[in-house]
Amino acid sequence: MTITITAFERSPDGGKGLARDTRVRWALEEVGVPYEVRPVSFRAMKEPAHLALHPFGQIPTYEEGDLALFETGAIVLHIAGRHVGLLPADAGARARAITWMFAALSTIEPPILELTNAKLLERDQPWNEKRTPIVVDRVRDRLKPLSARLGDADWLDGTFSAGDLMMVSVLIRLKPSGILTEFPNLAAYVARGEARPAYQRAFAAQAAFNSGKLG
Ligand code: GTB
Repeated sequence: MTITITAFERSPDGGKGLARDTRVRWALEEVGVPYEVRPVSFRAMKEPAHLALHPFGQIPTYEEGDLALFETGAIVLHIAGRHVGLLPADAGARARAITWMFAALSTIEPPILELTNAKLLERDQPWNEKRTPIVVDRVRDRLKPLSARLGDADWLDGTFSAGDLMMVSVLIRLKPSGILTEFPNLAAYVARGEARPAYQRAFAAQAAFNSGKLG
């Protein structure tokens, strides 16, 4: 059955892989399932046809036959549950991998998004200069225990899983800030994720898409 995801018609990052379709592409590449991508303009995102797929008018969405999903956590979990390669067979290890997915999305990602907002959307606010260091510290407060838990390991819980895919995807947003360099093991962890052939394929596909080379 054909899988179709949606992505920005032209991502504001110009193809740096920061938009969230990249993590869905990565998951599909890891499990070796082909997919198609439907571009959506900012205007179309808020129109009824897309709102029927995504109540908040965002990308990415995921369609597979009659099934339509939104939220990258749900989409990646769905992909990981249907195909071999992203979740361990052992029930305990599987539950721990899913726990790391939730940790990435609900504990690590929120302060990172706050930082992105502080740097991009709230840059001209009179209070921004005072607030940004507070937000940076909130990010550090989350990275410290994550770095301690990862230690010298390659991945968060044994072999690479959907938990690592989501955590690396979330941490990638920090690269321009320089904060990752304060945590060399996390910087190396992100680099390991980005070096995976499946990530490379996903990145190249979104870059080509954003440069208009692929439909
Ligand atoms: N919780 C949702 C999920 O995980 O699926 C969040 C989805 C989301 O934020 N989608 C964004 C979107 O559609 C695109 S990824 N925004 C349009 C809107 O809300 O109207 C966020 C994003 C956008 C742009 C960059 N960039 O250019 O660097 C990076 C990330």
